[in-house]
Amino acid sequence: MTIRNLIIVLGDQLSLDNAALKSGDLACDQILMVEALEEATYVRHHKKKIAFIFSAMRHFCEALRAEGWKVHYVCLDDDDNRGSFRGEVSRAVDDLQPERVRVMEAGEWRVRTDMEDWHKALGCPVDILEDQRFICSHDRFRNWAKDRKQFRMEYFYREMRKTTGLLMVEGKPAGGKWNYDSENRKPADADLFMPRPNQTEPDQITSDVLELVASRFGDHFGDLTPFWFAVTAEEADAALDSFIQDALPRFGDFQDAMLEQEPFLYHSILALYINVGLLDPLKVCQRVEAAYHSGHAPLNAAEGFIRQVIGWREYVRGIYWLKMPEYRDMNSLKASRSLPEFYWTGETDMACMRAAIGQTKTEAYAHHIQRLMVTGNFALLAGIDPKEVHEWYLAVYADAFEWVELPNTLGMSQYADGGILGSKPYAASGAYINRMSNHCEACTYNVKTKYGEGACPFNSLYWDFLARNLETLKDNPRMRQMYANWERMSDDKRAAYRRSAAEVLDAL
Ligand code: FAD
Ligand code: DLZ
Repeated sequence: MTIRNLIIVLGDQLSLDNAALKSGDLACDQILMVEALEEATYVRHHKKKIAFIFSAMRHFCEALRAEGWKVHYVCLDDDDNRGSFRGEVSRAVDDLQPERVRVMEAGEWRVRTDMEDWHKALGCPVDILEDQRFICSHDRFRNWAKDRKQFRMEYFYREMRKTTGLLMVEGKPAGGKWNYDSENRKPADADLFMPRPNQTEPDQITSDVLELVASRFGDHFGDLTPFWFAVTAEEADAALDSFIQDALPRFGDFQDAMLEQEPFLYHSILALYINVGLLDPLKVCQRVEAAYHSGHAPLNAAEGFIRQVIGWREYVRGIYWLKMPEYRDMNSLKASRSLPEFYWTGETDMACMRAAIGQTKTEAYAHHIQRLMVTGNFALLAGIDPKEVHEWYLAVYADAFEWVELPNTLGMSQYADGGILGSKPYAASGAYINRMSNHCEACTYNVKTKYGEGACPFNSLYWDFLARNLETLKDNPRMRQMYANWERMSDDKRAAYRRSAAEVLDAL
């Protein structure tokens, strides 16, 4: 029988709401899913991330077959696997001779642009459908951006609130304010009853994948086991339930906190599931909103969470598609130092960096403030080449896909886009880390020592960063206070900071 559409499902499109599947017909269409070496190695992804995606793909294939779909699933080790999307789609088209190929647009520019050319190599039409898992379409974001001199997430977010109706009461924001961020900056105390993310036992499919990843990607960064990620929509739903039940009520208060030995605090660990399609972002937010309405979670928690998802997540995607491909090459601060080796080993005397990198290695996870204010802040202050920083973040986190990772890294964290995404660099000295965490208590360095022997490296690097980038940053209104403080310092003190920073940088 002639196949009408060969529907391609990528590893981050694992949802029955996938536009290509929704428009398909199981009587005359067939599906292709491919474990592709190129996807696992274009950056050397964390072992856990590869295992998560392969296992979720294999489980999704089973779910599709259970629905009655005919799925051609190409395993990594299958004979003749050509190792790339293009190679495998072309092999399948030669073998199956479908009338057309149909695929939902890829999330990453690299794959999306390749897809646009597929029809030439395949000799059959390729329909690329818009990804409807986002609230804001490409057109809508372009329209929102078109007449603005400056983009700011907050205004975009308010539009998303109005569009979705989330936390809206008769057209006004619940509680009278759009944003409760000022209530979300409390340091946390060690708590015996700290929630733990829901853990899923590996089944046979996952165990097979773990063996495969151990043998094929054993030299990639990170620990493969223990592996506890959800790999099906049902398991991801259980993780969502457990987050709402146990952690959401305190998510807001402690959103910016960090604690030694507490990798997860009150965070959701849901980004990986949302990003591959196991959870729907809007439905997740509706569940969080319901927890607020039922009195289970306070407004600052529900609003804080919803802002991250319908605000930041949609906003960074919009910026990515608006500015690619130029975006990935931006380097407004001309940072050029190589990424220090300890980003791969965690072997450093800085307790905060050791904790953030250590848990990245074991869990393929660090929460937002660790990414932004510890590892990101250090790279920013030390002037690390933003491309190397970007490739590190893209490789090491289970939730990392370029459309969301790149704007967060290059824009929000490294200010390499010169202020397209955010209004100022997230640069901070050791005092910030000390205020928001207990890492400094366990640190070899002294956060109170400003420069010289035993001083916290973040202190001298912070002032050195300001001094180095004076010409580029001094007219930024949000940096005025910091530069006023720098100008007020004696020449001797400024020289001492810079000498100390030079020693830190030389030792990297
Ligand atoms: P929670 O803290 O529980 O937040 C709830 C949800 O909000 C997340 O699951 C996520 O879907 C969304 N969210 C929160 N902050 C952001 C944000 N800034 N941008 C987009 N979505 C957000 N997020 C990714 O999903 N993938 C990435 O590759 C990624 N790389 C990052 C790199 C850097 C340098 C920085 C500073 C941030 C990055 N983020 C990334 C954003 C954020 O750190 C993660 O979404 C979050 O830490 C994931 O953990 P969680 O699910 O526990 O989130
Ligand atoms: C990240 C990833 C990995 C590691 N492996 C695969 C794979 O083997 N097959 C697949 O379909 N997708 C994989 N992915 C996700 C893709 O990289 C992602 O779909 C593209 O980057 C497009 O967004």
